[in-house]
Amino acid sequence: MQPLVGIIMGSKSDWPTMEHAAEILDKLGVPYEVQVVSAHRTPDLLFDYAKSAEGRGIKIIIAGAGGAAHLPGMAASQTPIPVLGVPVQSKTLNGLDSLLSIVQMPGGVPVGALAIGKAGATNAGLMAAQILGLQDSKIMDAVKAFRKQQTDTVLSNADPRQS
Ligand code: RP5
Repeated sequence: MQPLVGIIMGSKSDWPTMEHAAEILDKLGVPYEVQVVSAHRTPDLLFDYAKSAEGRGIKIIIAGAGGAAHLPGMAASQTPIPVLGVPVQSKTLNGLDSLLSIVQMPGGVPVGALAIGKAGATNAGLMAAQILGLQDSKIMDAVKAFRKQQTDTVLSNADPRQS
């Protein structure tokens, strides 16, 4: 199936975080591709990837990186398709460095910055599905079903003392 979402990350070490974006896209039936693309270690590959994404049928890029996290911003500079940025939790500064690197884009080149770590990766996948769902009723139905199930799970486990 033609991938609609491109999940990229600065390092293999980001995968334990970014796999949560892939997991939710799997759940919602959204086709995606996954690749390590580093802003600092493979800058030419980053430019090639971002420049070619739209032409290859990718609709949204989810980019995760940690530390001096330039990947989402640089990807956004090379493509008109939306880029969602996931700050990976760094060991030294707990991901605050990643968050600030991603969220503080200059006006004119937006990156949709999500939360640090697993929640951000999950929500990036969900948000990508919600954006795609505007044009694809099957994906939107899957998003609605996911939300209903999430709500039902909370309502049926309302007593915090029970596991
Ligand atoms: C960033 O540097 C990556 O996104 C990763 O979060 C961080 C550390 O990378 P490794 O040294 O683990 O490859 O570019």
